[in-house]
Amino acid sequence: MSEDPPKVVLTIAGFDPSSGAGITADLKTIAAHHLYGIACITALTVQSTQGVSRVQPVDPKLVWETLETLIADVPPAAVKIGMLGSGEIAETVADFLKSFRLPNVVLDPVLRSSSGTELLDGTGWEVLQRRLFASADVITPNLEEAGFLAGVPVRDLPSMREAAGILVRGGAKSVVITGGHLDDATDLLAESEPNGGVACRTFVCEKIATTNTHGTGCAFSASLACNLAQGLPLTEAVQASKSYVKGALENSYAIGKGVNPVNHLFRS
Ligand code: PXL
Repeated sequence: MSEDPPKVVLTIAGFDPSSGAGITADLKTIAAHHLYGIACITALTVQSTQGVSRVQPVDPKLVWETLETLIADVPPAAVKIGMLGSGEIAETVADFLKSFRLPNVVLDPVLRSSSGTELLDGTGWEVLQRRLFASADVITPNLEEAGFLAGVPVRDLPSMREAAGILVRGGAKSVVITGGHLDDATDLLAESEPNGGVACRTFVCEKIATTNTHGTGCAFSASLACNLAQGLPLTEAVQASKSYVKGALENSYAIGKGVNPVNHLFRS
């Protein structure tokens, strides 16, 4: 038996049966960081690399019981929250975070699949903004999600700064807007300062020429939870997670006929 068990990372997310995104992708990412993943499913989806055809949120009571049962047994060093599916589940997860006060909470505000299917209902949006943003240590919207949540179009660095400022002033402790869709794949980290200001930093990386991009957002947020669990400060954790996603894109392969997944396990 190994003397030193690995740190534990909890993912709370939806199930993508093609394993490019969602809970199974998160577990692969956590394993690739040599940590131990535990998981709570919020919703089932029917999908392949060709898109999402159905979303079925699970019973919120099942979510609560799963989280309570896990937490009574295993203390996680970080939590990644992804697709929530419904307002009721979002409330349940917010209640859970309030009751148990866990460290290194990374919230990926998943609103829609890349093919355009809604992955969170309107009530869920409201709970996300009213309760979950403030409970998370960092939120990781992509350009589209940042735009929806901040209420401004986000398509370049100045508008990323503007949106991040709105989200931080709206209660988020820190925000990473992932700019994988920009020509130079720049990410922006914005953190609230004690004087009420917002400190911003950018992370630039060469854009990887591939269309195998399914699951980049999930891989980034799960990797960030892992890097924070390992004790990296936020700025270094963001940099390390960006490098991880770059490697997962560079080493991706086409398993299906649609938007293919990143290779989560490329360095294992
Ligand atoms: O990439 C967003 C996302 C997150 N979680 C699940 C998904 C998707 C996109 O399809 O299916 C379960």
